[in-house]
Amino acid sequence: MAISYVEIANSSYLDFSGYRITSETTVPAAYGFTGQQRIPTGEAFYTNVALVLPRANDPTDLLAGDWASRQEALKQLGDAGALWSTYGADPAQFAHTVQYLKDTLGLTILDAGNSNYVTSAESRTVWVQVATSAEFEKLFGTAQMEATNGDLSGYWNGNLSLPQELAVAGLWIDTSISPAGSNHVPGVSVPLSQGLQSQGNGAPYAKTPTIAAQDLGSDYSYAYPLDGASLPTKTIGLIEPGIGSALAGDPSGSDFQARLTKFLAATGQTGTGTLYVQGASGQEPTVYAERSLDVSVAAAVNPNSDLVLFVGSGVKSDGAQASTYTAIQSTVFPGTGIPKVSAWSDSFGDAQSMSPDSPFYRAYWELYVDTVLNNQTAVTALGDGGSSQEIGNGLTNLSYNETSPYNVMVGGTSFSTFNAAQNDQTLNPSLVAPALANDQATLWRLMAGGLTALPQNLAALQTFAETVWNQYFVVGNHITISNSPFDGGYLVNTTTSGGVDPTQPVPSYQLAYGLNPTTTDPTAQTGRGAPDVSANAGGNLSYLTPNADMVGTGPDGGTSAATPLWASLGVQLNTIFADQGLPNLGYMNDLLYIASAIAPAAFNDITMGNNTSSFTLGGSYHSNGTDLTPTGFGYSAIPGYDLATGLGSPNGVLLARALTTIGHAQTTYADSPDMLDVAGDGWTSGANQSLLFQTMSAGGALVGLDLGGSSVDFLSGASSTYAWTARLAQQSLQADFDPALVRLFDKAGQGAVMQASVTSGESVGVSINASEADAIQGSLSSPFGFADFVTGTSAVRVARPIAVAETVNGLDDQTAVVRVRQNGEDKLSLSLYRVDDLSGTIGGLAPGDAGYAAAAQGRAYQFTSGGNALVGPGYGNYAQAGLANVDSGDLIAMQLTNQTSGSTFWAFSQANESAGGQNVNHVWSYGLNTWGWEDLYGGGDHDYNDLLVQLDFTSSYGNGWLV
Ligand SMILES: [Ca+2]
Ligand SMILES: [Ca+2]
Ligand SMILES: [Ca+2]
Repeated sequence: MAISYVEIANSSYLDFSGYRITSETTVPAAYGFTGQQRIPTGEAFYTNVALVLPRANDPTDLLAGDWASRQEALKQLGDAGALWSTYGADPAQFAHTVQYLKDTLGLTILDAGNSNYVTSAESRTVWVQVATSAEFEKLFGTAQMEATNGDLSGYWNGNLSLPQELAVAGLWIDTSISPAGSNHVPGVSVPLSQGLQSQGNGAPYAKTPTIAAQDLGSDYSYAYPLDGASLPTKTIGLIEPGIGSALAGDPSGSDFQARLTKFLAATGQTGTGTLYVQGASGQEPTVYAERSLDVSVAAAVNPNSDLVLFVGSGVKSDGAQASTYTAIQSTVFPGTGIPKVSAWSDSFGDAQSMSPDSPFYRAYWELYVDTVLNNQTAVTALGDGGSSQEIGNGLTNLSYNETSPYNVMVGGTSFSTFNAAQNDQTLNPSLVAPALANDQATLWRLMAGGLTALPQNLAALQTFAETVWNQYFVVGNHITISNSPFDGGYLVNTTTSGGVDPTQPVPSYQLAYGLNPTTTDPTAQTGRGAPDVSANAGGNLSYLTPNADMVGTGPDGGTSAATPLWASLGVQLNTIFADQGLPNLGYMNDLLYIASAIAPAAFNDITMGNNTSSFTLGGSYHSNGTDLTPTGFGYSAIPGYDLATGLGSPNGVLLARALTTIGHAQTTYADSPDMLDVAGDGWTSGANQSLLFQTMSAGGALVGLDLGGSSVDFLSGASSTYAWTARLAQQSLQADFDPALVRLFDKAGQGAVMQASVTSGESVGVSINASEADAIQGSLSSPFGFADFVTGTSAVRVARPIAVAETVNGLDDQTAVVRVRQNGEDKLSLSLYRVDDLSGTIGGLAPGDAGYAAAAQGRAYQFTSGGNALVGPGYGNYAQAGLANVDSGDLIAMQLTNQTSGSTFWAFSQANESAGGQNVNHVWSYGLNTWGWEDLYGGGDHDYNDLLVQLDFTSSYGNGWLV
């Protein structure tokens, strides 16, 4: 019976391997050869092909839900044992596909019985071995080709077809290959400046320290108060395609764990983790520095985590080429005897660039959807090739096969200790000298990047400055590498990748954050921005790693190091989630963006450096033996999210506190009224409530409020240059933040703040200088009690002056952690009391009514240390306390007493004194359950940092690791 074939749209070899890389239209032209022929029919030529079937049901709704609803849906599926029967392939279709391939086409099915491939209805995948060109033609209805004067074999011309008996949604071929870039920007060329191409990577090689990964984790506040060595962290997966644990002279890798243990011991680390290998039969003896890096970082940070090395298809069986695709597939379907991994780290990647409407792209996309369904956190290195990703097409590029919205994409920074900064001509004297002289502008910028102390007070390995990882260095017309004895340049892994993936729309979490990532090259395409986050990759700080054979140690780095560091943080976060009774962390990208919006200090903001390396092939510059022409398109670090470093590097503890708070809000308090609700193009009040309206503007501003159709206008003076931000307020609420820095940034006045009551459903609109302001991130922050209405560089923060106690599992009688930092010179005392509603009333008494103070006294919470007053810790200092017997949903208001002046202030302006005919407001919201007080009668210097107060309702639960 003749087979009837159906052509598959967009399935040419260039759709498989060359999207946006080459503009050639034929394979010979794209791959640079002139002669081609059919692979002779009798010649064995193995091509291992994945036929990916459609899912039995569409997971779009599940994927579009928030984290808590995803976890609830996955729990229900898990409890019913129905995950893969729902989202795998239809079993009958799977069985028919296998039978047809085997019996009608005579192909060999590759499955656990004869290979390391994943073939199952659950994985929707049937791997088949196409052993000859005749079999290729039988499957795909087209000839399999090879170059006669090049080294490309196994390609095809035109589109593939498949027998109409087969219903296939996606295709993958187990190989990794791509064509050379062709020039997409003819005529574009830029000269390069001599020397270092970016800031903060220029300390001489001998002056850059090497750090054990657990100590870098400590710098990123993983280990204080968290400590991976004492946490029962879950299993971490590492993608090691074809490599596994095999060592030269030890193909089974039997000595690998002993060598790893020896390395850890040499860095003072021990733990209980065990090493597993998926696909060990396909691993090949090798020395591999990449693997040493991955394994040592994960094991050093979390020595109690089991590690699984994923070999994928391996490289031993016929035709198996260990494409990264196969290793990723094995993280979800690892086979028997391999533990499920909580998070996995991928520092590899396939070379293909697939057309977004091709079957190859769809196969890869669904692979990452499987990791979401399997409730794993996927963490992927963005790459080390700068903005070009080492592709000479003149444009900015990413590896589009790995930039799934379900991956946490990790970029690289260069972390400079103070000593390294002193030895780096791009940081010294420009930043070092003014920082030592207490220059506010310099310290302000460094604090946003994670500086926690005056430079002279920093420990040896603490951060001074963190910049984009970019080691490009130009001498004449040679592009090489800074601070290294090796050769480098645009074609060597020495600079973080970063940019925009235009093959997909902007992910929902980036849209909600207010981003519209756009390439800086002339195509100006929009799409998914990457990275999401970053961490040290090298430049001025290297990781201490085992050598490639796992014996001895040396320095190494790359986004390949930053990525297992982030995956390690992921499993720590997951452990904390479990300790607080929260579901599994799993796919967490949206949570990271919410955390950044509500708790900016959860990330150190990288604001210096660039990753520019776009180029075309041929020209007067050269790099590592290749002639090229720089085209000058790339991405710079800027304040806030940027396309070189994403949201920034982690402050592990502050991030964990933010994420757990979000977790509880979504799981237990989803019905709690948000401060504002979206209503058409605008917003309405989510409750009857009293709200603060805080002006943040570099100049004077006329603020117009539209509250339920009635307008209120007020004038604000300019905010001082160093008026406290939510970021600084939250940073200062860390015990180890330097009091000297706190005091140095005192007495900088905020803009005007006024307070008004709104009723549920009333419109809430803000204009600044007659321009309508937009609450860009309002949908993210409003559930947490605030929203910033922004226009241009000015903003008005609308915020609740009181906290809603969202406790673990809605439990009563919890202890809330109260953190305070004092930046006022008077003697202060704080009390917290329970109110009946979001307007602050108590038993019918409103703030300011006669008898309110006595009523508040009667509602005061006790501190666990006794009494109901927390005494300020003194000028510049930090303290924390436990607030006892907090019940779920409690509405908690504050009152401040200035004992020096004898004045008492409330968080509701109508209860306070008036000045100039207006009641004086004494509190300012600094984001997630964080407020600052102005402690002087009449409003003083309006700096609202005289006492900073943060309430944390969940961290004392369980082991209290985040207290
Ligand atoms: Ca930034
Ligand atoms: Ca003040
Ligand atoms: Ca102050």
